[in-house]
Amino acid sequence: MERFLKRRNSSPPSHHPPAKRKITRENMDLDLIQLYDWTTASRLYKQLEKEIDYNTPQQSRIHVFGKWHDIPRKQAAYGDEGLSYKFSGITVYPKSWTPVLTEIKKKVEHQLGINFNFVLVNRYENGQQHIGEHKDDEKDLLPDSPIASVTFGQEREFVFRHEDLHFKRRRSDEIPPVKLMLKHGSLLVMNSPTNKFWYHSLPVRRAVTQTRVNLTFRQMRIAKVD
Ligand SMILES: O=C(O)CCC(=O)C(=O)O
Repeated sequence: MERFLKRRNSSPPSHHPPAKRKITRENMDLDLIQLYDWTTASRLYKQLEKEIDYNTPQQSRIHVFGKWHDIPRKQAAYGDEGLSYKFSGITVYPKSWTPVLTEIKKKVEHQLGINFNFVLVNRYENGQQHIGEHKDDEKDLLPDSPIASVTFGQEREFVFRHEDLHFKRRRSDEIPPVKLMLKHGSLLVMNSPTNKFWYHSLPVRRAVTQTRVNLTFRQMRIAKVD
């Protein structure tokens, strides 16, 4: 991590509103915002590396088509008390918010004008670690709520592919993939209906040697207590 942080740690904190780019395609609505300057992002990244208590590989295993699989990255979930989240055949019970997660959550909430009650933290040690193509369309998510994804550390390419391409109903010249470089301190907002129609992934990049930490803030349904 130190090698990564030394690359550009001299930029002063910026007081300008963050640069924002809107990306739209068929049933896709994304906002890409440079939420933090390099210095602030590096401070938060160091703090995340100290504070986040990742699940063991055993605790992070997923259940797909009757088989248990280790995931090729580290994962942790944090959120409001009493929430749970089901995905890939497992139920996740989040830990309580830490100071650095609360700080980032407040910044994202202020930027977007909405509140989040859950965050999934994914840590990719290097370019071998990745996340396969999937949609975040779990039933526990509040319908049509945005997902706010904040990246720290190594920038990596993030790829969206329409479900028609995924299922080979259309070709890539008809509905091209959308590839975005997610930078240190960036915020990618996946607005509805993106997650109903588009799969996303963080593919393997063998040349990448540095670590990336990603936080996806979500709005979960509050379970009813009878
Ligand atoms: O690491 C990322 O950028 C995204 C992680 C992701 O796809 C997810 O949490 O669903």
